[in-house]
Amino acid sequence: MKMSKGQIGRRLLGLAVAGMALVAGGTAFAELGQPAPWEFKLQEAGSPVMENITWFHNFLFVLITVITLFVLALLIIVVVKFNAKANPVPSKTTHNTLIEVAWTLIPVLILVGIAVPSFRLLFQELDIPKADLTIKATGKQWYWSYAYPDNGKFEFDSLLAQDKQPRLLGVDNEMVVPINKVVRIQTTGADVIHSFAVPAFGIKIDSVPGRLNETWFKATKLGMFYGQCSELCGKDHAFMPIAVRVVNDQEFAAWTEAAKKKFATNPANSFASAGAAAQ
Ligand SMILES: [Cu+2]
Repeated sequence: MKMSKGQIGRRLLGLAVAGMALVAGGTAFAELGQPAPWEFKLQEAGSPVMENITWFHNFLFVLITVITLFVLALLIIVVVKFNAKANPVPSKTTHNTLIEVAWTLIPVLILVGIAVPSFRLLFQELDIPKADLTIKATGKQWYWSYAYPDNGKFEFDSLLAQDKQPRLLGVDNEMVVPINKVVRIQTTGADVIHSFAVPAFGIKIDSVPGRLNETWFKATKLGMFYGQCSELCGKDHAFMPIAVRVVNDQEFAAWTEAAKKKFATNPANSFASAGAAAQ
C-alpha cells in the first residue's frame, strides 16, 4: 500500500501524540514509594530532597533538549545550504569577533546557571539538619539490621519476605519512621560493602565495614517506601530490600513501645548483648 505525503504526516503525528501520551501517562502508572511497570521517570518524591532532585532533573532535561535541538538545526542548515552542490563557491570568511565572544560567553552562563542549583542541592543532601531521631542501618549478607538508639535502644533484623508484595521488596520487619521528622541514617557494613538506598527519599549511601556513613531524610508522605541494597555484595544482593513505613507520631510511639518488647530478646540486638556482656 502506498501512502500519500498527507497520510504519512498524519501517521507521524499520531505516533508523536501517542509518545507524548505515554510520557504524560508515566504518572498514571506510578505508585508512591515503589517502582511501577513501564516507569521510566524518577519515583514520586517522598522528601524535600527528592523534590529538589526531581526539579533539577527536569530542569536539566529541558536545557539539554533545547541545546540538542539548536545544534541539530545548525547542522541541518549547514548540510542543506552549504554543501558543494548548493554552494559551489565557498566564502573565505574566517573570523567573526561577535560570534566568537557569544559562543564562549553563552555556554559559560549556561554552566553557571546549572552550577548554582547543583551546588545548592549538593549542600542540602550533605548538610544534615538537626535530627529528631537516628537510625543505624547495618548491611549484612544478605539483610539489613536497624537500631533505634534514641527510641528505646532496640535493634532488629529486616529480611526479605517471599510471600509479601511488592515482589522482592516486602520484608518481615519494616523500618518505621515518623512523618515530617528529620531522620539521620547512620550506616555501616558488617561483612562487605552494601549500600542503603531509598529512591523516593533521594538517598543512596554506601555501607562500608569499619566506617560510619551518614545521610538524612524527612518523609513528608505517609505510606510504604521501598529501596534495595545498591552495591553488589554477593549472591543474594538482589534479595535484601529496604522497606520504610512512614507513620504519624502516635503510631510511631506505639510502634516503638511494642518493638522494645518484641525485639528485647533478639540475638541481633547489640544493645542487649552489650548489656549482657557488661553483667
Ligand atoms: Cu548488600
